[in-house]
Amino acid sequence: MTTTGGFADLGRILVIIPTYNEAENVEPIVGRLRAALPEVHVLIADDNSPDGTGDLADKLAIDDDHVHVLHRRGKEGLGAAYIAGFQWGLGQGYDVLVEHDADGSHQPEQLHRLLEALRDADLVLGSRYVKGGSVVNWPKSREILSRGGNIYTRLALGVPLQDATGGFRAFRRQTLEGIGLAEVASAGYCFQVDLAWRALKAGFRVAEVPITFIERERGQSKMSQRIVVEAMLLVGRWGLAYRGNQVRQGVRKLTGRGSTDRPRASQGS
Ligand SMILES: Nc1nc2c(ncn2[C@@H]2O[C@H](COP(=O)(O)OP(=O)(O)OP(=O)(O)O)[C@@H](O)[C@H]2O)c(=O)[nH]1
Ligand SMILES: [Mg+2]
Repeated sequence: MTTTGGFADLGRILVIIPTYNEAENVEPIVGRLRAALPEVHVLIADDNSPDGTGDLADKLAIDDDHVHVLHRRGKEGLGAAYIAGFQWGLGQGYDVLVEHDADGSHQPEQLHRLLEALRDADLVLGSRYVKGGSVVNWPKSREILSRGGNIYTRLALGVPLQDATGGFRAFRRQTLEGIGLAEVASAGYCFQVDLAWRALKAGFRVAEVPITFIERERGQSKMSQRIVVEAMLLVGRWGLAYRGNQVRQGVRKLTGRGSTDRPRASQGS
């Protein structure tokens, strides 16, 4: 479905697609995005993929002035590619920056849902686990891992989010500018959690809208169970550090040793 009417009121929109070995996927996904929302610009952030994804992206950019390519040295992970893409987009003056996978898991035809919600929010998460959201083609074990990770994240950090680990999101530029991008934990799976948590702690409005997540049909996944376990350990540490900080502040208040510390002070530690 294409939308009419557009999102000119939101300003200039950049959809960032990090790629590593997505030669089969890059052209179809860019085509779908451009068809679904002709006004959006697309940035492919490629980590020097050995399968030639970067060259294919260059060809797309030659044919379409709404397509841009950021060539990076080598594989540094999805978080690092997004941070570089955000910085590029902020530098170019975009007002809305969107995260979008190349592998077909996110539906360009649903991007309008995120943008509509962004009118009343500072960060919108495409959510598999709110009413109306769904996951297609996942083995039960993978879904349990993902749902479990989200329950754990909610408990560990005390955040009211149903899907803090997803990667289909829309940010206002002010949100990215206000959360300390340079300090975001860019390695691994906790990147998405860190971004959402920072936005909440900084007082930004975070909304969730339902999406249909479809597991990739082509190309290779870069996910492993080890990545998830590492991420969950880190999220647990953040939660403990944050709560420890809150308790210390409470004790200071009770003992009259006033403090001006705000919750944001423990960001990312
Ligand atoms: N630039 C860049 N992109 C990456 C890197 N790792 C993954 N990506 C891209 O990030 C997106 C998501 O990667 P996936 O391998 O699908 O990881 P995932 O979606 O967490 O895992 P699956 O559910 O198994 O597909 C895809 O577009 C990948 O090509 C990386 O190191 N650098
Ligand atoms: Mg994927």
